[in-house]
Amino acid sequence: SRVGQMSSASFDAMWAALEPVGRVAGGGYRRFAWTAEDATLREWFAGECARRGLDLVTDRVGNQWAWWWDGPGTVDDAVRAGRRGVVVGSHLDSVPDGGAYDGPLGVVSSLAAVDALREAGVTPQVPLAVVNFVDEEGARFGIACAGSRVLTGELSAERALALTDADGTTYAEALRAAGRDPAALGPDPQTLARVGSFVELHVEQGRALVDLGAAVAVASDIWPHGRWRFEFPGEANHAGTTRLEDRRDAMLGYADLVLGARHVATQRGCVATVGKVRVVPGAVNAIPSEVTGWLDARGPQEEQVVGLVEELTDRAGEMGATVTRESWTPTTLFDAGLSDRLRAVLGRQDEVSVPVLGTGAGHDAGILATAGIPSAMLFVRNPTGVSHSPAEHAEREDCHAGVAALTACVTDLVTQAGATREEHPR
Ligand code: HGY
Ligand code: MN
Ligand code: MN
Repeated sequence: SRVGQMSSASFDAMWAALEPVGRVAGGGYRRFAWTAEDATLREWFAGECARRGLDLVTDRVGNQWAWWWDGPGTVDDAVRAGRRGVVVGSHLDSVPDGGAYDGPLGVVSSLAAVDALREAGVTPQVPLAVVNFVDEEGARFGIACAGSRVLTGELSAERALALTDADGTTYAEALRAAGRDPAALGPDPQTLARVGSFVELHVEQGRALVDLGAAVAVASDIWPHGRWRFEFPGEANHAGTTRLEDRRDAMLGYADLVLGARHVATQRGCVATVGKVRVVPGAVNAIPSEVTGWLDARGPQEEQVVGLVEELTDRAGEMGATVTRESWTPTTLFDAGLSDRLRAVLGRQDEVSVPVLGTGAGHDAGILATAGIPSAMLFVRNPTGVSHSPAEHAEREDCHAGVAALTACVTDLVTQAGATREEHPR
């Protein structure tokens, strides 16, 4: 259709503009919160919103919300009149050497969906926003979905400001360097009050859609998952002159954790990895005085994950380790009414039954859902099934199919005006 062709062309143009930002040798991306790359991405987003006449509002956390509301009155007037907004979007930051699609696919598709609505002559009956959530991956400061967690109050400003990156730069210092006032950081209920429903389109981080032969799915839930910091003590000494019986080698405890995580996860039907380690002093010929490993553990049921972490914590404790939970996300169920509505819209559009998929990946949509905002997700087929890697991929025609699917869903939500919270009492 003309609308589809136009929004696909718009997608392609935006995608081309984003591709080089933060890309490193090997094809991966390094787009970390409150860095120069992040600033470039935020400016790009602001420019795209300005070109569309969207009213860009940055909340207390730094999340960017671009509103389309032709009135009457302001967005807040509409909210007071019981017409909370429909919000789409995602994040633009990445994990180190991450893929191009995790996050940006949702943001670009959302802007292209706005173009499609305009092209189709749709006038939203409720405010519509595209959001760019800051610091979703937690790659620099260690807590995933930090932007939406601070927004909803799940992560305190005080704790966030004290987080440090690998260079010891605090979140507060990074905000200041990015031109933001750390004192402004905090939960933002006024921003949240504008959101009647949130739909996040995201590249699938698995192979289900490939195996199902479908381009788009609706999400059902997010597995419970968390991050734990294991600090193993040791005694610095010479790697060559210290007798084995005199060594207190912190690396041994770490090695035990790494192998134990895989073993216990297998036993308990979970998934776990220790993807990040810090060694002090980190010299080849020095016995480590301290090794810190970060465990990421997830699973279908909370008790499985809790049991795994307890077992690993007990074992590490015997080796003198200190274990700290850095983040925890309980089982997240997306809004059934909203998800069913999306499935119905897509089913009508494509005359196929739309797959429903759970995921082990955390998302801002999960944080908003946990905060009581009706949220849902659309997944777009990833032929490699790989994510958090340069191998992450989505075929261009599937990206366009995602835009068409999001456009159909948003059209339904902003014209039937049934998407507000009043219809989804908690
Ligand atoms: O870690 C996650 O699940 C997400 O990619 N932040
Ligand atoms: Mn991710
Ligand atoms: Mn993501």
